[in-house]
Amino acid sequence: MLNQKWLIIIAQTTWKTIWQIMMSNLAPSDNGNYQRPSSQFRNIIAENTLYAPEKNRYTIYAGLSCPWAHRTLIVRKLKGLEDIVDLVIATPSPADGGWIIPQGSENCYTLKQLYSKSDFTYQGRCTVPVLWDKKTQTIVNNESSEIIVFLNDCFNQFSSRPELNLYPDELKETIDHWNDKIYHHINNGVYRCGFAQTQKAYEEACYGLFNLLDEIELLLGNNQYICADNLTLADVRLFTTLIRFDLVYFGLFKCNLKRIADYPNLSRYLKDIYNLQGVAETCNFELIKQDYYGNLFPLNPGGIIPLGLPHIN
Ligand SMILES: N[C@@H](CCC(=O)N[C@@H](CS)C(=O)NCC(=O)O)C(=O)O
Repeated sequence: MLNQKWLIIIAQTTWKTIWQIMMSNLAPSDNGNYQRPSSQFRNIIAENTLYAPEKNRYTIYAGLSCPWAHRTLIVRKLKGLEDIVDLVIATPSPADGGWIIPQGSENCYTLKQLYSKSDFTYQGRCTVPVLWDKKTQTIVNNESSEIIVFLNDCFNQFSSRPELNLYPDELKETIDHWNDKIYHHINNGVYRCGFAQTQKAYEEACYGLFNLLDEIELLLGNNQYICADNLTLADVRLFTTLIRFDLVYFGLFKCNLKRIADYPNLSRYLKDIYNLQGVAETCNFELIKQDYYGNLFPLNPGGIIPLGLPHIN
């Protein structure tokens, strides 16, 4: 009996220590609060600059499970830029914890090689999405919130839907206001729940997340989208988190005070966006589950992937 008790204590202490080491690699934190590193490549696309808008000059590297990369896939579709901005899909490699480029592209087979090609001194995280310039062989930008603005604004002369403006001047202030809140409490908020390393950090993130979901639920009782009848970048940014919510964040990231399915207005909103032309093609539910549950080892050491799928159609 004593032996069994000691076995449990040793196993728990060992596992907790290993878990903490793995978590600090996966998710840098301050007092248990997850701190997302900031993106390092922040150039812009603009006429008469090094990175001028041109047809087939740029490539987006994205992963289908990643909510940040998903933003760029949706805006590329909605704006009709599939023949203008190229796309390469990367896949996660659980063995080395990075992204691989299965087709090889620019002679690179890993995202790390692509980052090094652009800047061989780069030491930061190699994240998707990446906006790559084939002409100068450099990364233009690796921050999704900025890449989607370029996709919205800069390629209209080539776009099949130039009239669609997801970031109109008269709504910019409102969109930015919502973007800030949604980023902190929802987009990054789910990660702050899932990657929290203390109970306090988790609870703060979780209450913040559900308070804002409750607020948006009320707003959507009157509005079709965040900014009344206009689909904007704020909706794209909210959508990519909501579509993963019941599927992975509810269980794996412990965001489980409610499901999105329990919110009637948010559920309606999610379906409306999902059913916009081209959006459903950017969503791969099986892959999202596989990548999150399969690759975030410290959160799911057994690697079991749950069966449920969202009811969205
Ligand atoms: N700030 C970035 C975040 C992108 C990001 O965190 N991507 C994740 C996938 S969901 C990634 O590639 N992580 C790899 C790593 O951190 O090593 C953005 O919004 O573009």
